[in-house]
Amino acid sequence: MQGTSYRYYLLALVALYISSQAYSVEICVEGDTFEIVFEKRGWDGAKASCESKGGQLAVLATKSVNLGVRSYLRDNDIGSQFGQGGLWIGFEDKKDENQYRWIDDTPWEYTNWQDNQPNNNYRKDSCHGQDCGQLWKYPRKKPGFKWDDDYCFRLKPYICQYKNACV
Ligand SMILES: [Ca+2]
Ligand SMILES: [Ca+2]
Repeated sequence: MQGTSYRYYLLALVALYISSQAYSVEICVEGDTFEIVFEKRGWDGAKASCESKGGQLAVLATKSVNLGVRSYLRDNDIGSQFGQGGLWIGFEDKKDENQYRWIDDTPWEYTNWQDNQPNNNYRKDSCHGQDCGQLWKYPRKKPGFKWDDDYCFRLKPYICQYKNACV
C-alpha cells in the first residue's frame, strides 16, 4: 500500500514538472534556430521570455526567413495546437503609429501583411489600438500566417530566435 501511494506521489511530481515546462518546437532556418513556444504570454512577456533564454522575439525581416518559418507553421498544422489568434513575433509600432520597427533594429524593408492589415483596430483598446506583430492564424481553417498588428496585451504563443544557433 505504501509503495503504491509513493508511486502516485512520484507520478504527480512528474506531471507537475511537465505542466510547468512550456512545450516548444525548434526549427532551423538559414542558420538561426526558431523556437515556437506554446505558452501564452502578452507581447512584452513573450519578448522578455525569449531574451531571458539568450534569444530574441523572432525577426522575420527577409522574404526567405519569413517564408521558412511560415511554411513550417502551415505544413505542420501548427495552428491546430492553439485557439484563435496567432503567434507573436518581434515587430511593433508602439512609439509612432504606423512606423513599424524590428526589435533588433534590422531595417524595416520586406513586409508580408495579411490583406487589410495593419489596421490598428481601436475596437478593444481605444487608447493604443494594435501595436504588436503576429503571424496571424487566418483564415482560421487554413491559416497562411501572414502578418497582422494585434493588441499587445493579448496572450499568445510566440516565436523566439537564436542567431547562428544551428547549421
Ligand atoms: Ca499600431
Ligand atoms: Ca490588425
